[in-house]
Amino acid sequence: MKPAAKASPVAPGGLASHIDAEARSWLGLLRSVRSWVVCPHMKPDADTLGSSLALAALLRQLGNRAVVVCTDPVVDRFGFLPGAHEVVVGSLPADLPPDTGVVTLDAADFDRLGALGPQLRALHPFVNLDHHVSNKRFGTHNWIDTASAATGELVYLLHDLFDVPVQRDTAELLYAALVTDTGFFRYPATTARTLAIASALVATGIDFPRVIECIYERQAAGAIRLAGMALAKFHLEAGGQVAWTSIPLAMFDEAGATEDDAEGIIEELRKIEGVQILYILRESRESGVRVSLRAKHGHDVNAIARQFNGGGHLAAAGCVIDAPLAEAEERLKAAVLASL
Ligand SMILES: [Mn+2]
Repeated sequence: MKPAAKASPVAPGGLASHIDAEARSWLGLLRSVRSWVVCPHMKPDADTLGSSLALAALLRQLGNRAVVVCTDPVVDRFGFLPGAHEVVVGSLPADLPPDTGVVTLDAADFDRLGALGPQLRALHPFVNLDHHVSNKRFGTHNWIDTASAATGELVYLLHDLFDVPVQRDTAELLYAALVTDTGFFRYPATTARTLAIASALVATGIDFPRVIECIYERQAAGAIRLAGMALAKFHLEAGGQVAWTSIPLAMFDEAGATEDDAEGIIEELRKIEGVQILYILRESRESGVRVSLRAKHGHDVNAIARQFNGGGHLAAAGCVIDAPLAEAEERLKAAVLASL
């Protein structure tokens, strides 16, 4: 292992100085409570998984016990993340010590913890670390930093706070969290701090092209076929300010794709000149119609998602509409056009 990098060279006083005073007053809990369950949100993405696995490693470096428990299994494309095979799926381990606390990462509301939620309620303290503007502050202790492009940024700052060097495996986890939530440092949520953290992560000697290849260049043929079919039928509204498409269940079958394969298709619509708001709807076998929305140039899709009991960030949000696909398309289109 190469020597670990310390805090970014561009942040005099240390990046931990970015932690707000209220959170700083209680974050010492992470050191003093000796046993933790670390919990990513359901259907875990690279930010929630990377930040959870990295936090578990940090807690162990502090001499504590930590286990990562998630409602849903880790999908194959994130199986390369260091420690991914250690994630306990579906229920809490039976042998947790008394006085075990819980930290949730990247979960904007309690329901995002999935079926595991009720079991977690028995643990104390309940720490909620997140960067979503829609976060419901459901923990006993909440650190919601909406200036962070990814929850992974918060976990990096914690290393600085506790003066713990960032190990190479941790750097890979946090790099995966940062690149996915920022779309390779393209989205407006990306800040100088995000890039300073990325720089420090790269300085640990991680093979970052491999991280990117593992996440983005190992798709099944069916996923590419699905993207082709969904993009071939996209719609433009409001003189080209809005672009959208939808994926009925039958399209997954025809493409030979899984529901997870729909991830990322929305980003193609971003490339259309003049588009301000873009979204994709997909029928789900589990529940209703799943919607992902993105905004450019300061438009607010969090406000739109909230009208359907969803949420997220100003520029990226989601919701589930419990209606047939055609009806969901009409209701969403009306809400999007009204927001312009
Ligand atoms: Mn995130």
